[in-house]
Amino acid sequence: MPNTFALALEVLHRNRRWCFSILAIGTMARHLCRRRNTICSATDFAAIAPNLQPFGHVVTALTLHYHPLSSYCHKVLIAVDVLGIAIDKRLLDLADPAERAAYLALIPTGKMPLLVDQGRPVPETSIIIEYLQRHHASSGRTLIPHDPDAALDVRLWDRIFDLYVMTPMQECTADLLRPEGDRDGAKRAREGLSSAYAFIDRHLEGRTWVSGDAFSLADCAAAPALFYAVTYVPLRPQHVRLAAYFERLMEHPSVALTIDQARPYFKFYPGREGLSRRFFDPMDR
Ligand SMILES: N[C@@H](CCC(=O)N[C@@H](CS)C(=O)NCC(=O)O)C(=O)O
Repeated sequence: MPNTFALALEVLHRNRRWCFSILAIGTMARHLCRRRNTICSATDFAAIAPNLQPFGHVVTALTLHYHPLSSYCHKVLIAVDVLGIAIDKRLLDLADPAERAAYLALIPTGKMPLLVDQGRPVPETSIIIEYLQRHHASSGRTLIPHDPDAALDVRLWDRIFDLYVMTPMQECTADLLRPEGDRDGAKRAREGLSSAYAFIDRHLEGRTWVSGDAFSLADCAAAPALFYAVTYVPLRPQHVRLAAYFERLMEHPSVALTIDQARPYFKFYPGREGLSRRFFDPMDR
């Protein structure tokens, strides 16, 4: 790993922010998901090389270290499905100190998801998706257009959803994870979400997807960001275009599949009170 990259990762590491109660739910999730190859047991970690090795003893070509409730993991899982890529998923239990230490050795930010391609770690969701498209996508599947200007617009909207929807949404979750006396209701984050909804709603005039004519990287970012954000700040009646876009996202097969796979875990989501019943039970509409 080049030194500058390692340095950048160190800087990011100092700015850690929780998006979910990964620690709190990790242990429960572990009991829920006991499929072989999806759990990294603490004992597996004793044996792993100090760096650049996927967890456990089975080294597959493509491994995604993830948690089924994590919004950023959803972003990549949606992309993996759209791009038609077979991937080995490893459920992270960061509540386990050994597993956490091993994960930090692999990726100093401690952020999930992390893609490992034959021992090579690929961090950061937007980079992971671009990497997957470049090296592993099924023929004809794209999430970032080949035209450079169209690609720039997709990257812009990917950034907008990460920075102005995901980030305040994560702050709302972080607030809920504090002891009751220390919470501030994440007032500024909620205001940030409201203003983001307003400008995204305006941008969506006459559009099916957020950038260009096709479902893109930006829509991969938008789906989980909005999915969780509306549990804290619901869409208002005037957000007609955003509400319609939200429904289109939820109906997209790759988004629907990702939500379906996360369904057993929603009961552990700190903001679950705001989550529509239909996401706990698809028959409940
Ligand atoms: N910029 C990162 C953000 C990833 C991120 O915030 N992941 C959250 C889960 S949704 C996480 O790892 N939280 C645990 C922590 O911050 O320690 C990306 O795009 O990959």
